[in-house]
Amino acid sequence: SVQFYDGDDQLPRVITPFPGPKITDLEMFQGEQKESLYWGTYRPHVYFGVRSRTPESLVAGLMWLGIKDGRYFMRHVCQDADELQTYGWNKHNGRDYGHQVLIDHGMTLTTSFLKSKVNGSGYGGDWAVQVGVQSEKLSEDMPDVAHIFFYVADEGQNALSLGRSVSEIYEKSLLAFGSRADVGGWELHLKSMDSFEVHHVGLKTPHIHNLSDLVQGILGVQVRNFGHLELPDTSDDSPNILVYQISARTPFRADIAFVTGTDIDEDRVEGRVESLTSTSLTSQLHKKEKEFDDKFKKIFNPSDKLDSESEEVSKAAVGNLLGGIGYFYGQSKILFPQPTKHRSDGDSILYWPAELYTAVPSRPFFPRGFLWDEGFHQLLIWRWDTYISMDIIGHWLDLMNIDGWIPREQILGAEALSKVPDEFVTQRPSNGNPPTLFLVLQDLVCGMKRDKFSATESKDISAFFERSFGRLEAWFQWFNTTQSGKHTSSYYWHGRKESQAIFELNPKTLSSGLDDYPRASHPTDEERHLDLRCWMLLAADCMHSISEQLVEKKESRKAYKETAKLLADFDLLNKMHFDKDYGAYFDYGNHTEKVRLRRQLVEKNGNQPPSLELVREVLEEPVLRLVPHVGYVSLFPFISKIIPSKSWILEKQLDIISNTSTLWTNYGLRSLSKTSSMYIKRNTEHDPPYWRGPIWMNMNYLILSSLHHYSKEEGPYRERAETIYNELRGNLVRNVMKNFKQTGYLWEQYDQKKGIGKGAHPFTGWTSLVVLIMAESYSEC
Ligand code: 6A9
Repeated sequence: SVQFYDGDDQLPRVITPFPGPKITDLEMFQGEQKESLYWGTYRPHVYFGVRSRTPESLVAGLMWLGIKDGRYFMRHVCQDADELQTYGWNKHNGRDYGHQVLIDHGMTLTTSFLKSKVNGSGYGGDWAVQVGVQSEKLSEDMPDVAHIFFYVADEGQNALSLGRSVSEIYEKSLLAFGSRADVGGWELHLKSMDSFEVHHVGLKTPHIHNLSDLVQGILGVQVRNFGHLELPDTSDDSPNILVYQISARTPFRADIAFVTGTDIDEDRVEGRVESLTSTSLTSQLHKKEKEFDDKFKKIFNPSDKLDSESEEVSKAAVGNLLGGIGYFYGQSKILFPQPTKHRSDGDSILYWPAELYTAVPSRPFFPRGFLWDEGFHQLLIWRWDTYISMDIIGHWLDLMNIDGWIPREQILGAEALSKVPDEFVTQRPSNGNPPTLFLVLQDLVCGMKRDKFSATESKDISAFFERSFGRLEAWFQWFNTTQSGKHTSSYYWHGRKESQAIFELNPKTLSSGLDDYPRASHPTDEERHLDLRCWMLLAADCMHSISEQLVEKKESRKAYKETAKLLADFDLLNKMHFDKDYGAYFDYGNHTEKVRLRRQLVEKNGNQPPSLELVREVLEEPVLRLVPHVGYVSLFPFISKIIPSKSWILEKQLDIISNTSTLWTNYGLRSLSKTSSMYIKRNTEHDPPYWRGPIWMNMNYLILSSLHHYSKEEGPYRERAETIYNELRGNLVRNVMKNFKQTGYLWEQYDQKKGIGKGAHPFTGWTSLVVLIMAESYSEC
């Protein structure tokens, strides 16, 4: 039962949790699993940050002074404007080890993270980070001394204690200590073989998310008043944030160790600090690195065919995906226009306080959870660590409300909110997002059938399905009812009409995940969206497979089987979505091709003067018809493998894929055909083309997966599928590699003309699927 509101009246449905046991409460996620995942680099939005998987954690992090054009800049939160040449976890196992390299103009920093649970440590064990700093003298006036800042902060605003005196820091290496209910007494130590200076400041403030500004301000005052770049060695009363400035001549190395349970077993503390610093830390890091390399080879390079460069990029992709996993806690804002007694904020209402353990698409740009991105992330993660994957999926499904809805974008907590402009925060309960988690669940079922898992794993996966089944059914039903179309077995993404249609060339479909991918020009309830239909097939098929694994789900098993059969019916599909003349599959809806944006005077509300703006002109009455845009959406039946391998329609799909005037480029498949009327068109003045040309890895992965499938199926087009498969795979891999080499990053999308990386970077969300493409690892079914 949830009680966050006064009074005893009922919660509005939209913020009522799904009534059923939580998946994350399952036995397999408790005990050792929970404890082993307690501390981690779960703050992906900062260059280096540690926290625990609990709402009000003790958090730690790193800042440093970067130098550009002779000026200092504080580095802390990952941001594009810092112009780092590269950064990201090159290796990370998602549990107790990671290695990151950051190049900031003339400075190279490394952060190596290690956890250890030994006799005497408190809950969750101890951890350490080794920070290395090197600098290259880019100019004469570049100082030899570098400044890094390490902080600890208590989100619960409990007071922290400083090492009792400066000499204590130097003699006993003790920076700070405190005590918490979760881990008991704790101590933070700093050791270095190099000579260094330490200064500190203690702050009391609830605002942890703008810490870099605070520290930068303090340093500015110090420089103005005393002419030196040193923290003042002062502290507010009962500070909840302690910041330590470590200054040293480069190159230097600092080992920072965090040990817990210190109140219980004081005698062993020194030994534990010893083992988590200096040569002992270095050798443990080496050992963990070797384990990572071996595991990587086993899972993503089993036949040893990667050259050393591809292997390095592959590891950086997997490393930063795993190292970018975050833990968030807070309340989503949900659109709720009705007046309510419950806590609301204008047109919105708050979801229940919830935690989310999830990977993120991009640490600097989108350091938070996105529902359909997560399914793609988990395609990699389950292969690496099935339990981390189930834990993450469990957290997502636990966010479901009583209607079976899961908010698409998760902006939880002040730190996450600080990254998102207001107009993007509110989530709409009418909007879905592709149920890609079924891609992973399908892999898990098929993996079980093929004995891919150990007996314990299989038992746990079964328990996971057992516990999830009710939620998955509700999720399926949410789509099947709220997103259904006028005709049986037709579906469309609801919520398009709410957009400001008159200013858009084509009203966006954000819920599909494909944002501005063109659909019917005039949204109506007559629409049929092909991609959603195929997602429903995946969902029904997967529900059927899962129910086969569960003994007593006989009744629903039959129903899902029938739904899947209907959605996979080739004739029915063709009747509803196939255009014989094009040989292509399309959406259906109220549509005209004759639209354009023209500059017009637009009257404004209030006393603002009218302004010139681009407004949509419709030059022809729309009619109900197939919507003739060839692109990713057209390939969904191919992706779903519905097309029989002997059908001429398969040949047509291969034509569309391999034709350079439609989708083929030397860098991967374009999102939209060159022949489409919307190809690389802006949607509004401020909205450049996004899914109207550029190459996206998630879709290319799914298409490649099908090509791989058809290259193994008997039929007249088998060899052609194989050729195209090999070429497409080569193009994708080559281009990602080339961009990585040139820019140091994986990118959100790649330009269709020159293959250049575009948008958010580093983007080790679904672009990391290139790892599976290199390994030729596709659906397990
Ligand atoms: C806007 C601006 C700092 C857009 O990868 C996440 C999503 C995908 O799910 C979706 O399919 N990306 C794709 O079309 C990025 C979405 C960013 C929305 C937030 C706020 C903040 O800028």
